[in-house]
Parts: sequence; C-alpha cells; structure tokens
Amino acid sequence: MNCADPLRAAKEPRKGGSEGGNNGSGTAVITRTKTQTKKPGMYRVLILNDDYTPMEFVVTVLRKFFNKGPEEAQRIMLHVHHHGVGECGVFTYEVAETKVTQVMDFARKHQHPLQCIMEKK
Ligand code: TYC
Repeated sequence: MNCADPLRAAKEPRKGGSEGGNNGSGTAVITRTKTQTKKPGMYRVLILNDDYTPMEFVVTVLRKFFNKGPEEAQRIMLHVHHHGVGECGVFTYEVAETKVTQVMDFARKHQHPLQCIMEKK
C-alpha cells in the first residue's frame, strides 16, 4: 500500500505499535483509530422585524455586536425591515448564544421589542 497520501494513510488500519499487534493468541489484532477532526456546528444569528424598534437602533446593534460597517449595517437593517428576518452572522454555538443574549439584553435595556434568535445552519 502506498501511504504517500497522509489523508489516506490516516484512515488505514494500523498494524503493530501500541494500538494493535499480536495479543499472544497468535491472532493479529488490527485496530483503527478515528482521527479527531470534528468541526463545530455552525449557527446563524438572525434579527426579526417589528413595527416599533427604531431603524437607527437596529443599525447600532449590527455595528456594536456584529462589527458591521455603517453601510453593511444599513443594508441588513433594511433587508429585515422589508423581508421580516435577516442574518447578522454565523458563529459556533457558544458565540451565537452570547450574541443573542447581548442583543436581547441591550434591546430590553432600551425598551425596544427587537428579537434576536439563532438557528442551526
Ligand atoms: N420596522 C422597523 C421600523 O419601521 C425597523 C426595524 C428594522 C425593526 C429591523 C427591527 O430587526 C428590525 N421602525
């Protein structure tokens, strides 16, 4: 077997070494260990339209919590205003959860009904 390709080699059963070998029964034991390369699940953070939150406040939220520039923030806000929902960003679970909490706390503090949610991508 040609193991020049490391990806292919990693998937191959390993013979000998500490993982396998001869267990004394005369039977060869071949173990196969999965390489740990699990990528994290990603989550969209969305904001929802409502009739009361000022446009300027939504732009502020997008700039403050999602690091958007003024034009991108305005674009997303208007998209939400016209379509009902829009994406603020895509994050790992814990980061997305933190963003949602920060936005909801900020909106509540300013007595605006703005809603922010997350959904698995
Ligand atoms: N629809 C709101 C208004 O007319 C503006 C708005 C935009 C509110 C986006 C929420 O997520 C939102 N004042």
